[in-house]
This record gives sequence, C-alpha cells and structure tokens, in this order.
Amino acid sequence: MEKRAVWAIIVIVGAVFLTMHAGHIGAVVSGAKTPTPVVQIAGTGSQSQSGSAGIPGAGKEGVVETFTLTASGGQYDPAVIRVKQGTTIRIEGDPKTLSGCMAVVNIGGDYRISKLISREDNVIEFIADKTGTFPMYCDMGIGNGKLLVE
Ligand SMILES: [Cu+2]
Repeated sequence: MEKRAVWAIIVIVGAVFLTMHAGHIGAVVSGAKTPTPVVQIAGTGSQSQSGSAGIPGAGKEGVVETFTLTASGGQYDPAVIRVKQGTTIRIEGDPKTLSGCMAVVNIGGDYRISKLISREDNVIEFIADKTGTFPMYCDMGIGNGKLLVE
C-alpha cells in the first residue's frame, strides 16, 4: 500500500475514535470533575404500585422505581442507583446525553445487562433480585456508575 493511503487510514480511524469517545476526552481535558456522590436514595425515586404482583424473588412486591439516566463528561447520572432487593428497576435512558459509547449501558456482575439506548428503545427494566454492589459502565468501561441493591 502507498504510504499516503496508510496515513489516510490512520487519520480516519483516529477521527472515528475521537468522535466515539468525545465524552471521555472532554472529561479528561476539563480535569475530570469528581463524580457526584449518591444522588438516588431508596425511596426518593418515583415509586408506583404496578399490577406486577408475584414477581419471583420480589421482596417489595410490585414496587417499581423509575430512574432517568443521563450522562455528562463520561459520567452517568445518577452515579448510584440504590434500591431494596425485589424492586423492579426501570431505567429510562436519555438518548440526547447517552451518545457515542455512553449509549451502551452495562450492569455487570450477576445482572449481565447490556443495552443500547436509542430514541426508539430507551428503557432497561429488570428486577433487582440479587443484593450487592454492581458496576454500571459504558461500552468503553467508563461511566463510573453503580447499582446498589440492599
Ligand atoms: Cu464510553
């Protein structure tokens, strides 16, 4: 391959990478502001009784807590989603701020959730049936979120 062609590929790949991870690079440039502490405390999320009685493992049967997930500077907000075991968690992702690799929301550990948030499909819903602290991160392994199930 011609040298010029090789350089063109390097430049294109670099540009794509920068676009994908603009949020993170922005965070690094702006001095990576310290993550906000616990924003969501159990009970402050909008709670509603749904008709979903009889959910397997439900401790707080039928309780649905809804969280709106946004991102800025490579950090998810709320940084911590905290619920009681058995709660149905409904995460409504904001497609405007969840862009690039931040659009892929992963919840690790035993939950193994991975979801691409889009305008058409922005909801992650599951039952918090396992207790513990689980990392919530983007497709690049950043985002610094946490799911706390007590
Ligand atoms: Cu990312």
